[in-house]
Amino acid sequence: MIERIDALRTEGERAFADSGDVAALESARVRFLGRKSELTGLLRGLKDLSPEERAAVGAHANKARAHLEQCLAEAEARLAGGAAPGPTRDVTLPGRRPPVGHRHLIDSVLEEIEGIFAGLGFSVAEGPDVESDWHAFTALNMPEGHPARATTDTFYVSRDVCLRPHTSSVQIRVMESQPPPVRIICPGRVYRNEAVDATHHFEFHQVEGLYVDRDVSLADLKGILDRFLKEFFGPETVIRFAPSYYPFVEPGASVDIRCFFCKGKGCGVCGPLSGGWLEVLGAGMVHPNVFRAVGYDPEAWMGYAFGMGVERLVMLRHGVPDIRMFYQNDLRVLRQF
Ligand code: FA5
Repeated sequence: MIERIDALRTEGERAFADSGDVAALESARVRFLGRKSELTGLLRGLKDLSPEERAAVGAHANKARAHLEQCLAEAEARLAGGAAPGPTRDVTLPGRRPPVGHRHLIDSVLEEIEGIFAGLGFSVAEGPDVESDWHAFTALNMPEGHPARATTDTFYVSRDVCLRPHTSSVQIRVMESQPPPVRIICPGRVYRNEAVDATHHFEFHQVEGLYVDRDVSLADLKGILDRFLKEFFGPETVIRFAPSYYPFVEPGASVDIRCFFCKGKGCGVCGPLSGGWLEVLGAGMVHPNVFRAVGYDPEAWMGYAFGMGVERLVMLRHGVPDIRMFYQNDLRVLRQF
């Protein structure tokens, strides 16, 4: 009986594989798996065998049946897919071009910014995204309880460890690790506990700049930022310095660009109360307390620092009306750049 089951298994397998249409497959099914098929008859006859034989032959027959059901399913899938016997591929057709990806716009702009500052003598420094409270706040003249911490509230890993809310923390790390002079930029991702809207995200990018030397003035800061912004946006760019408060600089300024969308009238992007200006960076002269925190002598050294929001720069230059578009992974947006 075992031999007969094996023979039926082989014949059935071949019959299903050779079926070229649905009718042939149905007749093979009836012949090998139908109620009146030989295999079904064999299974019915098991009851006449001794218990030992019944177990051995029954297991063998059930395996063969399961195998043939699998072959039937494969043949059905093959016919449903329309694969007819015979050659089906036209090897003369042109090949399908695999889609090629490219870098994200924010990433390539970061590299471009690094290039502009490299030309102005700045080297690139990096620091961790997960930062100590000391580097993110305290050493930047914002001790615990300082009200300015609330304006850059972030996400905390523990009481003393947070996701950095700005790249200014890298200033501290660099000054702690080397004596002056310093001339660096620090590009990187930053995080804020922020209500998201067209110009605010909870995760975005900044580029920090720091220059420390014997004789550095506010005029040097204005000069370098004017140079950078005109190189980035073009020589016609209209820039405004307005007094602003950051605890780690004195004096401090915010640098605004005239909105490219409304040409200074005020719109949904720059905000109806902005007067048509969009803030793109903060800057100022390094506060003596910051120098003291890192062990630099504030009587001997002077410096300026700035921090710019990369997404805001890109939105203005490329006409992207909503910061969320950078992070929704909509290929219709990303493929444009
Ligand atoms: C700072 O983060 C300061 N650390 C910058 C600085 C460095 C000042 C050195 C002085 C000296 P501010 O919070 O203003 O400052 O952010 C800097 C820039 O980041 C803003 O001008 C803006 O362009 C961008 N920015 C701020 N918050 C967001 C946000 N939620 N989403 C997108 N961009 C933002």
